[in-house]
Amino acid sequence: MDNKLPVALRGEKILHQRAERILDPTDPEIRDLAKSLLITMRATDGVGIAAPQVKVPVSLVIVESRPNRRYPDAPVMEPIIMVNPEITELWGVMDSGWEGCLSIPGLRGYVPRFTNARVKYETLTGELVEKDFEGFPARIVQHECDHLDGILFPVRIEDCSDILSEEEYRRRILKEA
Ligand code: K3U
Ligand code: ZN
Repeated sequence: MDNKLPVALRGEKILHQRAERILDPTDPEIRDLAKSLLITMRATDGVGIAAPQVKVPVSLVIVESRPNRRYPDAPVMEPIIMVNPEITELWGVMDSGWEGCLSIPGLRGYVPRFTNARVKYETLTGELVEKDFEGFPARIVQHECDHLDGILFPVRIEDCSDILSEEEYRRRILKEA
């Protein structure tokens, strides 16, 4: 598995159920899956991806922050591959920000999330890591860990008017013509 993989779309069962724990993070099949996830994420210009989004129901995500029009101050972060990630603490303040999702094309949502998150995960070499994230990377981590619990961003939105079509998002929020 080292190609771009087909992406599951909202409504497909796999996106609405919990992912399975990976028993051996050093298994070559997991390394190959991580490689394909990275290829798929980059091919779709995403900043994160979770294995259930490519129809594999296991607990594996990638997070890769970079500055962009909505989050110009976002840090440049090398991709972090997380096996069996668990958010152990959320703190700071609740802050709403615009999110998209590869599995919900054409939709954007203004999603409230904590500004800070601590995540415990394993690496592909089996090392146990605990790492703190702040701002946009913390938002991506929460979005990706939600995927492992079968949660998609619209569930987090309190007001329906905080969901826009991609077209309206570009007009209203990015101020494109
Ligand atoms: O919304 C997207 C985006 C891309 C670059 C900069 C800013 C936003 C593309 S969708 C995306 O990257 C999701 C990927 C998903 F669905 F597979 F997890 C991750 C994400 C985007 C924005 C906020 C939080 C998470
Ligand atoms: Zn998503």
